[in-house]
Amino acid sequence: MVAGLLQHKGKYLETNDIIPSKVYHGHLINKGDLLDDVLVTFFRAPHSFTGEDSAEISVHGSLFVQQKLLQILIEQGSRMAEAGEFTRRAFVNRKFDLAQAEAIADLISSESEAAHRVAINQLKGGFSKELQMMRSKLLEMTALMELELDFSEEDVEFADRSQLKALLQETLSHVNRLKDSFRLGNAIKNGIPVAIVGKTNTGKSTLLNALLGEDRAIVSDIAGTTRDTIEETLNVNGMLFRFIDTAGLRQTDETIEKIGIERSYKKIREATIVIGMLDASNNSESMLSSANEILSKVDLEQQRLILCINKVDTLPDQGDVLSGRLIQDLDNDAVLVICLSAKHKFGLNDLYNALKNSQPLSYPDATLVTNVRHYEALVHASESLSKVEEGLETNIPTDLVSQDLRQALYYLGSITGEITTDEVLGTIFSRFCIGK
Ligand SMILES: Nc1nc2c(ncn2[C@@H]2O[C@H](COP(=O)(O)OP(=O)(O)OP(=O)(O)O)[C@@H](O)[C@H]2O)c(=O)[nH]1
Ligand SMILES: [Mg+2]
Repeated sequence: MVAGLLQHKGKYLETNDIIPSKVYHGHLINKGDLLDDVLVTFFRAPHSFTGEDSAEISVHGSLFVQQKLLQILIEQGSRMAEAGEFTRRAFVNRKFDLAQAEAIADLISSESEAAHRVAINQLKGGFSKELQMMRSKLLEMTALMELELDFSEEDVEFADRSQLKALLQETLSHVNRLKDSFRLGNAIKNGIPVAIVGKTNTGKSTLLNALLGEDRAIVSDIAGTTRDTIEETLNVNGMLFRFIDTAGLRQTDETIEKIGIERSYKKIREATIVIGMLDASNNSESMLSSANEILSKVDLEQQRLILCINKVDTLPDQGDVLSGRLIQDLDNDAVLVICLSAKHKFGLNDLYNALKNSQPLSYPDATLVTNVRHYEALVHASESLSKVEEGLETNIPTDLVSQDLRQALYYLGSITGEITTDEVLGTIFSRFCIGK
């Protein structure tokens, strides 16, 4: 169809003469009229993105030309692609698996170097290879067990139980590692959540504004100014952080403020990094008790805590003394303490460095799970494998154990799309934009 519209070197192209993957320069003619000077590339199956015969036309940037071209093509029997249709076709034609197709969507929406790196790794198939490896190990185990089942009358044990257990443990810990990487993977994709918490009027909203370089949150000297949480992402040296300003913590009977404070606690639990704001103008006992209150809400095994002594401009040259005393009183190596003035924007570099050092990139080269669908499948696979492990320990009949093994295989296979339904595919690809 496209060949019939293109005049190359003064002649219409014949379909049979077309050389694939070559760029043709020519005139796009519609009913005798020249529409535009264009570049056209023809792709022959399977050497195209979708794996099918296809053509790409590059026109000049005019919206009119683009609309007109679409109209001409539709008149000739084409239709507009659905959202994600190109990628879906490529998946169906086995150009890549489902996890890789989803990585394309992630790549398109990546907002930081780290998110881009994770998407590229998934696109290259690192994650898929790991899953395939695990699946083939489990398939081997299932085969062994089912063989045993076939001969169950004769009371033979083919599968070496200790070998099975070792194989299982290896796979289970691999699945669990991938599952646990989701917290970090998700943080990289959507921004590492950093909750800014502390008593009212300590300067949390001022800090958010200083970090963003704009007046995003309302600042005032009235305690309890911020009622709801405010979230904004910011790219700091290639890492995406999601800063969350929260309602100040204090005792209150006011209903709305109470709800806000509940939310603050929730944000602390969900955060990867917690910035605890303290006010330098408070006395050191009150600062220590605020610090301890925040510390009691943070799980230092999973989260990092940076305590910021704010408003040090009100006590010039006292910063080092204040932070030294607090570090000594807290006596906790895992907590970082820095001094700053959010209002006058000094000490922010120390905060950036603390954030950089607190980001939990403990295994940057290993596969990170970033997709909630994959995470769910891994959680289920892990549950099924734990049941298998239990079954082997307690000598549950082989047929029941192998059923759980099949479940685990099913969940792992659903990630790469080896096992999938039209409904699942529909949901995944509808998230793509048109033309991808
Ligand atoms: N001197 C000085 N004042 C500051 C500093 N940071 C914040 N303030 C002032 O402290 C007051 C409270 O600031 P906010 O940013 O609204 O404090 P908050 O912690 O968000 O307060 P709530 O939302 O009520 O919990 C405002 O008057 C700010 O101007 C600072 O570094 N130095
Ligand atoms: Mg505030």
